[in-house]
Amino acid sequence: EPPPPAPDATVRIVRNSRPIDLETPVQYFDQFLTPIPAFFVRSHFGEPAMGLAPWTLGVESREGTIRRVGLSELLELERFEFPAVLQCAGNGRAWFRPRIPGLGWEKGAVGNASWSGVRLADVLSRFGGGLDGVQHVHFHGLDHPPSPKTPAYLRSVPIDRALDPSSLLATHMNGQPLPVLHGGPLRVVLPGWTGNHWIKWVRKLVLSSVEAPGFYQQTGYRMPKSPLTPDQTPPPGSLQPVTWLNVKSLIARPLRGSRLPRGPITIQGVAWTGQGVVDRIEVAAEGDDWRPAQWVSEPRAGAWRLWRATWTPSRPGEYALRCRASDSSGQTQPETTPWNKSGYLWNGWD
Ligand SMILES: Nc1nc2c(c(=O)[nH]1)N[C@H]1C(S)=C(S)[C@@H](COP(=O)(O)O)O[C@H]1N2
Ligand SMILES: [Mo]
Repeated sequence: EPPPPAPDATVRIVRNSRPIDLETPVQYFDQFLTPIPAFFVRSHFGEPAMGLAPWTLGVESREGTIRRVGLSELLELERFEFPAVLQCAGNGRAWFRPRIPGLGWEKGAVGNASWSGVRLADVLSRFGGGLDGVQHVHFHGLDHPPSPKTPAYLRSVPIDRALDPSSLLATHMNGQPLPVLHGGPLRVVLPGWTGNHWIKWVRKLVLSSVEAPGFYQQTGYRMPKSPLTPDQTPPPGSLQPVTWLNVKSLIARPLRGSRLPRGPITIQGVAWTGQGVVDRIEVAAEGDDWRPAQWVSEPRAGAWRLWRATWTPSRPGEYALRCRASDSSGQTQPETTPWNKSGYLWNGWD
């Protein structure tokens, strides 16, 4: 028998150990696909016990009848595969001032993987029993809260988003069967939308006329339309669900604190956005001297792009490197992101 694989948690930053929340160190962001052993992990209650029974997906129609679909039946549908960025809404929470309680993600609650599976649209039309009056699709995962007082992690998306051709139920990640930590055997993939919608261990889809009830849909993952200061209270009902990612970029190299030989230095990293594609990337090493960097991968909606720049310091010394991206809708990363109560969607210059 081969030896068991070495535990891989050491390559990631442990933000929480029970349930396990792991952050990717930035040096892994020099590759188009983030390797699974380095990919960030987030879950509210930890991974569920699976048992040995074959996985089934329940699809509950508007009339309330449940169709049980086996994985093999699901996989008779046409398969699709494409790369997409998965980012936690709270990535970068640690940078907000005043500080925000919650997981102190810095840079690496994000990754770009190749996802493959079947279209949610195909699953709903084949097994959903009709879409008349359906406004939202609820996703139930197999993970349960640790106590009856804790709300379940139940989320929903509007039907338009569920029917979008990019919305998948994925069984594979980077060409491998989806690991349990990432929601295997079946998870939601919603390119362009924050990670909280990418439900792992999907056991049931409910076709409904209303949003999912409960804390995680009705209270959590919401933001005011325009920023409020920490002392302002949002008017009731004014908070919007967090959905689309915003434009963002990170420097993968050189690492903070690096000592480098004199001469040309390569700066490299990644950039992405929610809607459209990133189309401009700039770096600054000295003051406000922003200079264009070069793309080293193609634009593709939902995925990130690698970039690179060469810079020769004018003198020996200490420098702060910065990068900022812009996207096809004309958005540019701000120097800092306006404060919001839960610390969502940080996209200040890296
Ligand atoms: N069932 C279930 N799905 C879930 C969660 C969860 O707690 N339970 N967490 C969500 C959040 S907040 C994020 S950011 C992503 C993280 O996916 P990953 O662990 O594959 O990186 O999973 C999402 N899907
Ligand atoms: Mo998240």
